[in-house]
Amino acid sequence: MSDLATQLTTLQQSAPQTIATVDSLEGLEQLRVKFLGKKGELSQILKGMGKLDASERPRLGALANEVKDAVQLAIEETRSRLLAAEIAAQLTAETLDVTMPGVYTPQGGIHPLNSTLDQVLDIFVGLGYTVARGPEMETDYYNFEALNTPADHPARDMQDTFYLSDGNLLRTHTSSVQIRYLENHQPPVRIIAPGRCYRRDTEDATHGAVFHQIEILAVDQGLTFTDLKGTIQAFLAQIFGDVPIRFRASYFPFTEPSAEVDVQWRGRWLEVLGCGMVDPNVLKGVGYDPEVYTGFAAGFGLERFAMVLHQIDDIRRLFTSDLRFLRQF
Ligand code: 2NL
Repeated sequence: MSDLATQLTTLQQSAPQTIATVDSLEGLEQLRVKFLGKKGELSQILKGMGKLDASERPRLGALANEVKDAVQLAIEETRSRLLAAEIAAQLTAETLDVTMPGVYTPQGGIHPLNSTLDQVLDIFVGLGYTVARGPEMETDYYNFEALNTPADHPARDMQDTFYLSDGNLLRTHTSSVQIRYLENHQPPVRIIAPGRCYRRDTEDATHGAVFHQIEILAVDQGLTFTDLKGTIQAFLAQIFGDVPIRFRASYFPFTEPSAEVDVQWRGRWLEVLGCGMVDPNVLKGVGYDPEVYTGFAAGFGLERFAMVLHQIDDIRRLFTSDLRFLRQF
């Protein structure tokens, strides 16, 4: 037997034994490189092939392939054994107790006032209105004077106001936001002004000192009471569905004529908003010619809408953050 053949046979016998004793995948990889790698033992032996007699090469080549297959088989067997052991070790280390309690993720919800506000804003934005906002602390001018409500006007007794020591006040409605908007824009105007308002009411189940008002205002050439009625009708139909509504004559200092609107809800007439054609004095005050422009406006309390829509009996439930109440929404 040639020297090469002896070397090959020795490798064939010793390599599988060495491989079988390895105890890690890293060690196995090192052995693979040692035996079968480019500069490994098998390659080193085969370098001697060139010196062989041509007649001997086929036999040696076949033997070399046999050795290579045997070493490879030994590597694969050991790899399977090590992988199985690794998985078994992992399974014992990472036992999962499915009876452990789960992780509680608190789920937030949308407050009924906010969901009602979103609903109303969506409707008016759909009708082409722009959302307008303004300060909660106001001057006497924007809250009263500009709204045709001078100091000696009886309407000032109708609502008691929170006055601040500097002569300013907490706005009693969001009309002030609309006056500011009218001063800074040209007609046509279509705005919706939602926001927090303040009144010195004695608080009870249906009145709070703080409440949220929404007012809408449209000013353009040729707007009539019919446009107001159609707008209110379209709005209330989207909120309350196909229910009867009625307009009753009323009075506000800033509109003429004025009306209050009722909807028939669960068998009873329910007052839901006030509205009217913008008083010419208000238009004049912001520099619009009332001979050219007319406008309509409406205002309502968000709390009242939320209470009617969600059958809430006491306004204070909306502000006391009782989770047993809030979780129902
Ligand atoms: C109600 C009634 C109303 C308005 C608000 C308004 C605003 C401007 C000009 C004219 Cl800038 N009017 N707003 C008009 C009619 C009624 O609110 O019962 N609110 C709770």
